[in-house]
Amino acid sequence: ELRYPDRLNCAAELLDHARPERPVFRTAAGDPWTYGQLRARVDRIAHALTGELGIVPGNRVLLRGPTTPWLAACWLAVLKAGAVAVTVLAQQRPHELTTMCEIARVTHALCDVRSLDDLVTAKIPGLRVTTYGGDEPDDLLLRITGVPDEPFTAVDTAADDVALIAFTSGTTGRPKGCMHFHRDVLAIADTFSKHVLRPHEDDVFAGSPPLGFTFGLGGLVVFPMRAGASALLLEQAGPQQLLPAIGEHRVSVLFTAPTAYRAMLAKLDGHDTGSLRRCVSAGENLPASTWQAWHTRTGLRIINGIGATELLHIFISAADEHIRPGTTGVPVPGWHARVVDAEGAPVPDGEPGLLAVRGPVGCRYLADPRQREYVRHGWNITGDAYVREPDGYFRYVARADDMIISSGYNIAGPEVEDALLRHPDVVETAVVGRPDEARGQVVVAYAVLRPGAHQDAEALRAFLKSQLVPYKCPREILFLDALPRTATGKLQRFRLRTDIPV
Ligand code: 3SK
Repeated sequence: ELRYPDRLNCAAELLDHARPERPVFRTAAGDPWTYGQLRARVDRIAHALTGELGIVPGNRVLLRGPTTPWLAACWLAVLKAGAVAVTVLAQQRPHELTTMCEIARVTHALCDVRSLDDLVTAKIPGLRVTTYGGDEPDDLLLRITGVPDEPFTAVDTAADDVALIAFTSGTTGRPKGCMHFHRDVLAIADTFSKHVLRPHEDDVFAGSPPLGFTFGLGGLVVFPMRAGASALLLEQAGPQQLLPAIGEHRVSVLFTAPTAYRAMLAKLDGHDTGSLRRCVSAGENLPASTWQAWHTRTGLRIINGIGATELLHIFISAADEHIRPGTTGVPVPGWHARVVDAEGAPVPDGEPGLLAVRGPVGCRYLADPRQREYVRHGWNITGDAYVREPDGYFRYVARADDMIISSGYNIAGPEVEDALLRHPDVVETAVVGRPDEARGQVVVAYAVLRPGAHQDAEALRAFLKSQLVPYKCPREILFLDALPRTATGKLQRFRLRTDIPV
């Protein structure tokens, strides 16, 4: 069991961990920031926040901008000053920002000058916005230059004071703010990172998820800093930027999603991936076919994982020889998981049910009645349908509300997607149930093909029939240029069932 002192400031813990001359943040160009430089910059920002900006412990501070060392420094300064970081994505639109600020009662915002427009358009009453990275005299970074380096004494927060509020919109609905404590921030590093990644100080972390998504915050700030390692922070972190950056910066721990692994596979030739030792995939189900293709080309075994904003980071995964392609893995040390029915009773191994987890971090929605649906009988019900295999491995079936029921058969879209992805022309796919009078639902597949491939739905259906029992085969296969996704890259299946004309 994890034990932390009653008084704990996680930012101070992360900052005071490594020797000052060690690198912490690298960027596409320029010298890396060292831990010593980061600490000094964080302290200057914290002085400005608590001085001129009048921020007091408990104030909620919105953080918005592309992934840069300055955004990470602002996040650490807010926490060190005892305030609460409200992390949002740089792509979030004005009405979403307004809702989030309302829910989290945000009083101040620190915003990269390049992400300012939508925040200005939102005109959030009472919000005090300070930019960084601009050239106006009141810009945060200009305010702090020239100020002597005076250590900032971290505010004496309790281990279970709220440190951050992260929003999840799921794939639909009004956003939910998830409150996480100072101890939670360390707990994700002391469970998943410590036991599965087992990082050392020479590791270089990099990846695609932004810092406004807790997948990225953990993988690019918390995990490297907890290990005294460094992270490459890329403002643009799509597959086309990640691939060359891996060789150039000797990246050893990579965080990204299945879609990006597939996109990188198509462009791998000529790139040096020899520095990689850990490749993490989360955010979506990792099909066995993607795992296999990456392994064949690179020799690397992708570490699959399931995480949630509600639980801050990954809670089921596996490392090295324990990895079993096509499964997510086993509960990360410190976490417990089981599969239950709608009443919360455990279902037998081998049968699908709802994933229930509990561990050092729990779901705490900010003023939202949906808390009662997520936490039942002391377990967090993530909304995923899973099977627990008799030897304790957890296999993803589908999002629970995405199960397709056709003529009385239960069909998991991801199983059909995995089969379709084995076809050499298919790059991305999504399989959904469309309402049908006779059968309740029928299976419909959407596919994105590699450039130049011929759109031949009948050939794809014939290919699927050779792999799946007939009732799982899509009645229709439709072609799209791209699948609809959320800002964090999650597939929006509900849009395929409703929005897009079929
Ligand atoms: O939401 C997710 O999928 C996720 C995955 C890994 C870590 C954190 C999160 C929120």
